[in-house]
Amino acid sequence: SAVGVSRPHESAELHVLGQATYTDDIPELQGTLHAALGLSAKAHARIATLDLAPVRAMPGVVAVLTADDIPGTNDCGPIIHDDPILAQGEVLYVGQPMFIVIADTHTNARRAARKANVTYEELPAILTPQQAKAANSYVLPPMRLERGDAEAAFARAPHVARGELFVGGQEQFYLEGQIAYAIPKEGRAMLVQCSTQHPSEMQHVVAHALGLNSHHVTVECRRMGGGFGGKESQSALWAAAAAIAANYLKRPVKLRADRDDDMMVTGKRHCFWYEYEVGYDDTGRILAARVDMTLRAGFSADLSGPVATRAVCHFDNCYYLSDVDIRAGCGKTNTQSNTAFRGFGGPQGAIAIEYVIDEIARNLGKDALDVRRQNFYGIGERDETPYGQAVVDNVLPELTAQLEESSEYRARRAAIDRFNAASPVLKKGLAFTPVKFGIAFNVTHLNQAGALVHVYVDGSVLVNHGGTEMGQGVNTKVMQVVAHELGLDLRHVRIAATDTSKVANTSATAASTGADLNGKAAQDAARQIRDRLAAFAVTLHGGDVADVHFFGDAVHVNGVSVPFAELVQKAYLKRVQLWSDGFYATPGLSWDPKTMRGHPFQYYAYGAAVSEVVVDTLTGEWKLLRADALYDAGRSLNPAIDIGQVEGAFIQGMGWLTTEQLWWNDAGKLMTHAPSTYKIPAISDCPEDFRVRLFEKPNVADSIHRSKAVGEPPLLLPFSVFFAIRDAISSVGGHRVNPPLNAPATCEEILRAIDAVAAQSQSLQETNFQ
Ligand code: MTE
Ligand code: LUZ
Ligand code: MOS
Repeated sequence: SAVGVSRPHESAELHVLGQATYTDDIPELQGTLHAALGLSAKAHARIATLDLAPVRAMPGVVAVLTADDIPGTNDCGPIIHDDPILAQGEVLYVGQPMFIVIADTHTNARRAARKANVTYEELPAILTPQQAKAANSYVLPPMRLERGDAEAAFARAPHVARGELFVGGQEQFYLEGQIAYAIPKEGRAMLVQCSTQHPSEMQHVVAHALGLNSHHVTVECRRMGGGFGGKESQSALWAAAAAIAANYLKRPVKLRADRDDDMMVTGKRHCFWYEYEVGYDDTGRILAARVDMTLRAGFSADLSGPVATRAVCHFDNCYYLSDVDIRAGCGKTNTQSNTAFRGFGGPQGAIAIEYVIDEIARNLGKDALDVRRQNFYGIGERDETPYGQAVVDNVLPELTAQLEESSEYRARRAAIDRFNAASPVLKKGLAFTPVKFGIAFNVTHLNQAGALVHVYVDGSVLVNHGGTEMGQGVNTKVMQVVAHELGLDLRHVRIAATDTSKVANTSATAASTGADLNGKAAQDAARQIRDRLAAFAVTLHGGDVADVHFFGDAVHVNGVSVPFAELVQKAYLKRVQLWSDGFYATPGLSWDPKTMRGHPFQYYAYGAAVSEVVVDTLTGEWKLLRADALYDAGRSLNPAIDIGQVEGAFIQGMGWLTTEQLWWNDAGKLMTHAPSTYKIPAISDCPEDFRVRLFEKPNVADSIHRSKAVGEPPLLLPFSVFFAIRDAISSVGGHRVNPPLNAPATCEEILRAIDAVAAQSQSLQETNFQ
């Protein structure tokens, strides 16, 4: 069978040989010009004068365009249309594009872009979520999900933990930066080749910007060098700007962002500021919870609404919360417009409850794993999420038991206590954290996909589907699905570049649903072809259609085996249709944004991880010594790819919570806009002992071959790294004090927390002596 087995990524060989084509590798057409963007230097200001003459005077410059030169709508925002392509009159963040320079070379365009004479009338800027909340400044009305009676439940609760937490944002840091290559076609039509997770949205935005219909615009993407959510909506600015320039000059125009511009211009993962209050009993069971999350949305809405919604719907993580009051506000700030990033608000929602559970365990002197288990879904009738979806597929009791044993959690806990007792400077820490993640777009209508499968007369198969390849392996998985339906070896199936002229009205490849949706759509198409071929085979050889089988590159009918290619050839001569479209819409979904209730997810994916760290309490430096992760991939379509996804997500999530720090100065300028100052994990940060396994159990939902999505949920597994660091810090105070640790837990933040713990335990001791 082609499914359920480890197969190399379909482009692995091309990747390794350096032959995989990314947008910048496409041979340039004669006459191609290069664009760059002129960026705002102020966080919030009226543009008093914009003198572009010095830009036009620079070598190689062909044209300079402003908002006035946009023939259609000056907007590239998804959902809410509050995202100008080019600022007009007012700038809302440092880095906002104001004009496009087109020159003969990339370097000339970039040099010229810096030469504008701009005078600004500065306006007050809001930079942080705290400031946004204080100023009641939001991009969308704040949302609230209530269940039960939190007020009454707090009154009954014997203990209450309350506090604040800040969790920073994260740059997507795709290795291939944002890029678009726009090529004018006859009759004002436009072809845009770009690096995007969402070709249909790019088509839509480009059509609007140029004042064209969608049928005039074709968008193609062979692959991305990573997207991680950063190319779900925010590839639009680059596609639109390149297309505007190409349309204006009637020449091909390429716009490639260098790393600094990419980081200055585009949005990132939202940082969150939480104010929380949780009531619990002596056993550690949560009785009441209140949280107010304020996101740094940035200057526009972008996808902040659905991100905040996912945060609200993941505050429960794996735990039944009977009486809750969950609020989220998308703070409007004069910074980049934050957007999708792997997990899409889910990690930010879930880490808050994990932070509190960690404190509850410490307050009660219990092991945090025991407190977590106390609160799992599925104990008695406790199986309904605060938003009303029943948790019917909870595998956590079994999964966590398996990991507890394989990781030797209890024995290592005891060993670490012994180590710490004898080690005054180096302190070890350990944490076990579980994950539950809802699979489906929480915007219901996005859960649809299409595919087009062609069987050519020689028996080879070409598949178009609406998903985009960003390294995650969706093309490999869809290939496997189609090969399986037609009984073919993988070498007979090829996946074409994603192209809006082949499959229309697609959703972003996002929400981890790429293989779920496009796999089902491609299966639907392949099954129609298979059914036609089976019926045709019966006309040749007799027997029953239901008994025709496709395997081993052959069709088996009524005791005869016909090579697939031979049957196809015969079918063609008898005028049997050898290609088909396919469609899939995830069944059973609903969501009411007003009441924040419904059934937003098709199923849940689960996982758990155990991390062990050692922290140098004099410097704040630390190392991940060992990580064990167990991920619920259902019946995995391709275990090798899924394990790669878990490993990658784990390290990426670890970077978010530890070393990756976004820092804006007081004037609102992002100062960490290159790898010199923004530290993503390196290979040396990966644990030497890294044990990633899949928990192989078929999905109870009717997903593609009963597999489960894998793209985003494992990003929550390195919560265990963060809480292991917190555990090591708390050992400084004999585990009596909760370290006030914000994320990212940089060395400085760790030292700050150690100082706070040392000071507090000192005063505890003094109180005890009195
Ligand atoms: N893996 C790689 N190598 N590169 C990426 O950009 N993006 C992640 C995840 N894994 C990403 C990745 C994100 S944010 C999502 S939503 C999913 O892949 C999207 O692909 P899928 O739905 O096909 O899993
Ligand atoms: N919802 C979601 C979305 O859960 N994940 C996404 O990536 C997304 N993108 C756009 C709109 N809703
Ligand atoms: Mo992923 S954040 O849904 O692109």
